[in-house]
Amino acid sequence: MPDPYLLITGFGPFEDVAHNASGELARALHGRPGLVGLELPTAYEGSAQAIDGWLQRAEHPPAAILALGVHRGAFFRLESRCASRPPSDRLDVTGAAWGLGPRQPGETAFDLEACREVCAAVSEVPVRRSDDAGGYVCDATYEHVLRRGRERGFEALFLHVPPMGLVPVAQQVPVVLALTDELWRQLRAAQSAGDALP
Ligand code: PCA
Repeated sequence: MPDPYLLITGFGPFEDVAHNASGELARALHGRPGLVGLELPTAYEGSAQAIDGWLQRAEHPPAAILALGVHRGAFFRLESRCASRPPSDRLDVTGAAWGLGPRQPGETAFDLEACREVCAAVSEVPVRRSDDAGGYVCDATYEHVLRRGRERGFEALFLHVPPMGLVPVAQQVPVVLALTDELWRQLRAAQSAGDALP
């Protein structure tokens, strides 16, 4: 495990998504300098357990978690916050409904407009900011990584990516890499200012 590193999570299949671009991206980026990839099951509890299991086994926590998930649109969506709506009634890949208890709203500390600009500069499709991560497993996972980050002192951000049928993974990789560069830049700037991110 590199020191320091960003943990990039993506999801496996769910519903009609047989090949999930987010899981493919986590795999494609795993092993690049300073990046560790982890694929999560598209399950409310299973996703949280996979993250916790990983954090327990890790020698040291990541500098930040960049969580990825696929959405339906032909654009990237940077999510500013979790839990801005009640849980979805959609079942997860295990057939389970939301059972995670009351929602705990949270917000990323990263500067999303700066992130949007660097991604847009290398993306062939639009890059937008969003205040609603959707209420399904991605939103639950965002809530979980923001909570663990607050507890253990790392930052977190969620990016919804387009389906690979609309934007091939090879075209998505440079956008996510530009985002990881920007996250490092912001983390270093905060560190040299002697601060947590604002
Ligand atoms: N997208 C879903 C869950 C897994 C994924 O890749 C979502 O947006 O919640």
